[in-house]
Amino acid sequence: MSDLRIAVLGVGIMGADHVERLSSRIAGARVAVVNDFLTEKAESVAAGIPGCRAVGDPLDAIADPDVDAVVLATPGPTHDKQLLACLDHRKPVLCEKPLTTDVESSLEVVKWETELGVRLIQVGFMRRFDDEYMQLKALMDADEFGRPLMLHCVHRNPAVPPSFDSSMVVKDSLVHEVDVARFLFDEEITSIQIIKPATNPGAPQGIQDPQIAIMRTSSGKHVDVELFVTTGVAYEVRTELVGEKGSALIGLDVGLIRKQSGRWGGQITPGFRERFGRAYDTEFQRWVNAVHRGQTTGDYTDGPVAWDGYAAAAVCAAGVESLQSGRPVDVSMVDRVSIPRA
Ligand code: ISE
Repeated sequence: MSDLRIAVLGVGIMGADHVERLSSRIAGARVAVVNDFLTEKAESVAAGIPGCRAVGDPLDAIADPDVDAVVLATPGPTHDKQLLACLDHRKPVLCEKPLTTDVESSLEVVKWETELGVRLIQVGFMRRFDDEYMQLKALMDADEFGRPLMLHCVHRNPAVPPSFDSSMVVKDSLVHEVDVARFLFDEEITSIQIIKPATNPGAPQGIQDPQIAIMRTSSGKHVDVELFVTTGVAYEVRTELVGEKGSALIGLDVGLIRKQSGRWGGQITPGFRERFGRAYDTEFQRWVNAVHRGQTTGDYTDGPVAWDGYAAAAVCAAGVESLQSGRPVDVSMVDRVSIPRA
């Protein structure tokens, strides 16, 4: 089977990381085209990869007959147009979150794909491919903890870019916990409230940080999340599941512990690329395999699909509303529309 020719659109930090993993650790695919709004950046990335070209317009890259599949690592506001182009050209696409930046356009993408009847869009919620999350999910599916009741989550970043505002804490950071809760509980989130504790004096002015999110699922399960994105310490993501027959905690992030010269300790994880590096690799390898299989199955995904991107957008939109009002907000979603798994 010949290698998939991939176009990576957006070669900023995340996109460049994906180019590197596709070129060095992922079997069955190669980067054939790159694009970025910074033309020189795309050209310099292309120059480092044998057989790779820089293409100036992302829509031309998608339409290119010598491109088999697309990775979208472009800014969120450009996703809807690019996803619709992928659907038009029947190109499988792995889209970094968010699917799109608002609920309406996310739904439009979901509906369009459903009308086509081919599952082409996978959303980059990489935590579903992390060993610990996968292990927790497998134990839950094996009924090890009895009925799941609550999820307590901690999401701490050492710092965020200067462009970050309070709503991005919801749309950019909380969105992962939304997906984790939907993935682990296998049900939709129906309401959300954001509580605003006293802010961190070290946070950039005007940003509400930390935030506490309280969510409820369709069967009444509880999810709480501490979001604190300017800790100045390290990258910390922890999840504790409490069920009727026990609990489980993941994300302690305890690697090697060294004892020497009167000291005790280990290393801290600086950011999400380090914490979830292996998960990204697994996500990409499984996606590439699914795209190869898709020629016969008609399903080019193996992981979260467009509907998951829409559901996350709907919960985050309600979260941003609650951030403003301080009150619990019901999540407004249409009944599920999607293509059955192949
Ligand atoms: C960032 O965009 C991510 O996706 C990280 O996983 C998340 O932890 C961080 O808060 C976001 O800003």
